[in-house]
Amino acid sequence: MEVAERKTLAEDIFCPIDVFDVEEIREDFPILRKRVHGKRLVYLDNAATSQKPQSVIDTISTYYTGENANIHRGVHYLSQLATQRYEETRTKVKDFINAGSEKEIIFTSGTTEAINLVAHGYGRLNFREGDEIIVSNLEHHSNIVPWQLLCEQTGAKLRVIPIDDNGDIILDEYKKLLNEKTKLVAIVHISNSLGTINPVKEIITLAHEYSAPVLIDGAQAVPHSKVDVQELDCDFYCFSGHKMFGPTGVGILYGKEDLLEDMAPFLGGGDMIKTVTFEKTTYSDLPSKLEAGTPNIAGVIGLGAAIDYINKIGYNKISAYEEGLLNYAQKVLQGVDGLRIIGTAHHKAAVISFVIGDIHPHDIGTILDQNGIAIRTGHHCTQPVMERFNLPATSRASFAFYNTKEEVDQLVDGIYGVLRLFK
Ligand code: 7TS
Repeated sequence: MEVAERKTLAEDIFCPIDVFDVEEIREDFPILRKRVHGKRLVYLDNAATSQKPQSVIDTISTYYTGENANIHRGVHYLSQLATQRYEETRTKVKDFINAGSEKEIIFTSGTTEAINLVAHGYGRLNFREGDEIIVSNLEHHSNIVPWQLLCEQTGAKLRVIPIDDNGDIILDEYKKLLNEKTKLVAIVHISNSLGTINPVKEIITLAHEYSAPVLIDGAQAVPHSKVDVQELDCDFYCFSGHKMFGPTGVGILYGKEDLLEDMAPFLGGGDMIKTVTFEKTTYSDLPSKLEAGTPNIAGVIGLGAAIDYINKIGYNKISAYEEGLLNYAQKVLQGVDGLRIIGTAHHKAAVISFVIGDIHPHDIGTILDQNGIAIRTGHHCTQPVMERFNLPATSRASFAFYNTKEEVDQLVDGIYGVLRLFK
């Protein structure tokens, strides 16, 4: 195969991404100065996890250096300080997603735990044989497997909204799936493997016509765009700290207060009880009822710093910048001979999955890595998406607001390097 020279140059493409000084923003992320295999790191694996600004790293370090104590249980100074910092973050999260009250914010270890918490605490109480749970073909495994486990336990059935060749869910098919047996709709806000932005508001409105609550998996949405849970009117919303520039091991379950109130605790233990005797235990009020044991205190406080950081830049700028970068990246990648973008939804976030002829994505990823370029290859924990497109795997570049046009160019140069090797 003859390898063509790069056809598309950066200058050819109009791309309005000068909404902020990206070099100044990059200064906030120490890891971006790192060199990998002797090359400057080009980090394009943000959908897996994002990098952390210095302010988040410093907040965690300050906590362990001068504030560390267990929360909700000490009269001493440090315990009170740690409790205050932990609970301040709950208020920050509430304001961040515009929840109605702090009681609606449950700290978890991440999106996965948040979804499992709903499956156990809500689903096991409320689902019966013959009930139906609707998910979509776009879901991450963490929004499939917990429901399958629940179906095995309760006799409920999983129904799946199909997607079209662009990676958009087929709304008419969704409407056909909804009926009186629908007891929950659990759907991803933004697909991690294709970047599709789902019309969640419409999905929620339709589900509510059948009184079915809706859980939104927002793991990939919160890092990129403003989420307002009251405006969406979703019943549950789940996301992870580590994908939104915060630490690993912390996440959020938002739930409407009446639904959380009705939920059974998932984990039993310290901090979630009012009284314990061997005959009977009574539970704490929300949110403690659903937060047993010592939580990830440093992680929660670090998440608060990540929220401050996002607020400082502002979602308007983040979304506008990323849209420009996505536009640019899609155009230059489309210019690469033999490269096919998988996922061309009408509304897309800055995630690009692609395949190149029969070159295995793992080979692409390994060769790019030698150039310091980090992408993800594989099924991205969305095997049903791969099956839908009849592919075993894709290569995926996923962007954050600290990525640049120059990094997109380096990715394209790296891909031409792959093509030359395989010619
Ligand atoms: N939902 C979506 C849409 C995701 O993208 C992920 C992680 C999860 C749930 C699970 O999040 P966790 O923080 O609980 O692990 N997605 C990816 C990814 O795309 N590459 O690595 C992890």
